Amino acid sequence: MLNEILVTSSSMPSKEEFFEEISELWDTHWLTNMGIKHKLLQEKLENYLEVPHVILYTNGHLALENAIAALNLPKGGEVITTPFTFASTTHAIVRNGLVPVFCDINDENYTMDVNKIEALITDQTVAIIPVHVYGSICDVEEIDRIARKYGLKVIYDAAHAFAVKYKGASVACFGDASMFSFHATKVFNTIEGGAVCFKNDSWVQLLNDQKNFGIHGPEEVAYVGGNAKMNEFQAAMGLCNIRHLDEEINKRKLIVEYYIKRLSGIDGIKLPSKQKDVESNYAYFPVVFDGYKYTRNEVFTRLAEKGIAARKYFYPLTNGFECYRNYPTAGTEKTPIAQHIALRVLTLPLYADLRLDDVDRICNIILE
Ligand code: T4K
Repeated sequence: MLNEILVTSSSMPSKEEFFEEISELWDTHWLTNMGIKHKLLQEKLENYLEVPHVILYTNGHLALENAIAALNLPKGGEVITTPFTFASTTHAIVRNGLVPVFCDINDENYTMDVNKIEALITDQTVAIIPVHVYGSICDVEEIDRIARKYGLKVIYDAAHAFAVKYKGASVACFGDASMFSFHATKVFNTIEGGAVCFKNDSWVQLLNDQKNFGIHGPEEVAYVGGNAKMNEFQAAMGLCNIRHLDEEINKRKLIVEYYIKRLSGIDGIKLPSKQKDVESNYAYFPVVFDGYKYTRNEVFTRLAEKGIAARKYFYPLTNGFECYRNYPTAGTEKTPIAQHIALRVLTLPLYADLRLDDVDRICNIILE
């Protein structure tokens, strides 16, 4: 039986490196609530991402929910977003009492089609929450222009975009804030984890308090906060993984280049294209089967039969979820390009230690 290949495999430091990193926790017994590892990781990430402020969270979803809450938008306000994303993005909007208005995507890099945003803006629109997808980024300049013109807030779901650069600048610099996910499946992981990055100094206290029950001081609770703190073991994993990140991204790049070499020039197979001025992190490798001799679902099944678990990220679209059935703004027919791609896309296995002979195996099954 050949080895099973999953869509990804978490990047991990050596056991020795991690044990060394966590060993002092046995001296301090300080395990959570913004300890030394938390502080160190925060500083490292502010440096790495070239942003003034990074607030760490126990996961990316709560980071996004908290960032949206910090905007203090009127309940029932409309937020223009994309349905071509993980459940988290839309849920974070709705759990803040806001209404998601779904904008279609472009069929080049599958981010929000910026030419369709303005037609969706109404008197109720309060914000735009776009998603950088797979390591490609949104048209940040055009989104910025629209947001300024209409006075809208922008929070990027940058769960897939850690370490990505645009025109040499960190992707964390765009919009009012960006959320990163540090889940085990991401390019950079803290087991579970996430962050919100931003420039506005006045948000620091608010976001820090909000993730710790709204506690502002020993005897003062200023906000109706929750608990979304990153713990010391998560932060320690981050401190280890950040040391190896650039090397891991380089390894991913080589794998992606090999996939492209093996699969390019084939009728009906659409590969991710390089974005101008963008340094990708090679987070995912999406392939769209459109008019190929096998459908996406057939390729998915053929791979699965041979022990290879590709994934249909993102299918179904979030505007087709059962829980949004009664929302007047929902319905996949309103975003035909997103629906077209969601029915045809497959993300192939990709992680730093994926072997090139395994890539060959995957490509041979697709092509045979
Ligand atoms: N926004 C966007 C655009 C996102 O993609 C996500 C998360 C979020 C927001 C929210 O961020 P977080 O709150 O998660 O930080 C996975 C991840 O759980 C999720 O983080 C990710 N997006 C989503 C795209 O993928 P599943 O349900 O597909 O994960 P699962 O458990 O099936 O794992 C996929 C594969 O990863 C496994 O087959 C093997 C590998 N794996 C998995 C785990 C759990 C590992 O190698 N190690 C592991 O520990 O959602």
